[in-house]
Amino acid sequence: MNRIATALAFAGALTGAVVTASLAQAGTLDDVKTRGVLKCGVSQGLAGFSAKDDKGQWTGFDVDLCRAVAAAIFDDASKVEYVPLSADARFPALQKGDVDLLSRNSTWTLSREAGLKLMFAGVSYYDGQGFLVPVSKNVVGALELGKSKICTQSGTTSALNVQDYFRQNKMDLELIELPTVAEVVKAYADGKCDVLTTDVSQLYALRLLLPKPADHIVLPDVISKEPLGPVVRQGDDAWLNLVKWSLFALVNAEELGISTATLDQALKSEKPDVKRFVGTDGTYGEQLGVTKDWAVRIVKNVGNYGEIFERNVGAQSKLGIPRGINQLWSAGGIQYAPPLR
Ligand SMILES: N[C@@H](CCC(=O)N[C@@H](CS)C(=O)NCC(=O)O)C(=O)O
Repeated sequence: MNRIATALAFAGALTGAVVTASLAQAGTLDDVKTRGVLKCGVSQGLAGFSAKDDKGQWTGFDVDLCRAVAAAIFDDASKVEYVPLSADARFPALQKGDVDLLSRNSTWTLSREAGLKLMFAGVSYYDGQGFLVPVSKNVVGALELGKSKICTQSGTTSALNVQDYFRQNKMDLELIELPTVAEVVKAYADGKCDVLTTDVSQLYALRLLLPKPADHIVLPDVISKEPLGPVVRQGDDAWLNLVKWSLFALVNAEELGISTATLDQALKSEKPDVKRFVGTDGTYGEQLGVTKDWAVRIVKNVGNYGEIFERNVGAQSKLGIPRGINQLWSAGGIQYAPPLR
């Protein structure tokens, strides 16, 4: 009898522990609303993605993701506290609860979800890993990089992929992993390494930091898939949904032709899918724990996916990245969001 009582008490305690653990993780949206500000983890300074402008304001593609979520909650994209994080620091910071959301060129991988107990909310930017080399080296392809000294940031998929690539192609590699992006760029600029490797989008951004950007080229080879996107902790599905659907709202807005310029027209539209988007039909915002006009708030404050892309990194921006596979699926790319209904 005693044994049964002990077993029951033990089981009760265990259930209690499990309930407490999941409760401790839930409620991020309520926490953010109560705090009045979204804590968003970004990179430490990567032009076009997340960097401070001359006025000390954070701007960029990843920053706009944070702003979109803040807009959905507060109708005010400025309600974000930015937490700059190195590659090594980003996931522990999210796990500990130092940030509510990580929007920092992070690649969606199995181990980051199943191992680190995180969840990717979607793919905001389809990228791949490439190489930056000085024009003076006369290299035209990655297979000529054998015996090179290659710099990259520690704690990244870049460090892992480049080792795979060199091993697979039976090339010798001297890999120099440095903890911050500033150190990586400095080592490359000082000639301590012959090659800089990371996601191609970042190579365009980092090249701008070099004394003579035009003296360096991004090789045409892309050696990996790097689907980049916003990340949250596991165990809070409501929060994951809000982040995920904020990203989908950006993409769906572009597909529906809803932009900062056409938003007023969209609010008067009789088209069923536009009415659902702007909240003149349905209770979609309420289902997400925000207001009916949540998606309008996003577009009004931040623009649609295409506007964000072009403004920060697109062909006419300083980075000059062609839209490529990040074009909408309906325009020949692979950006595709499930329907808002
Ligand atoms: N997408 C890759 C690489 C991400 C990454 O951190 N890349 C470096 C490139 S040097 C970076 O963006 N650093 C910016 C920073 O640390 O602020 C990953 O998720 O591991």
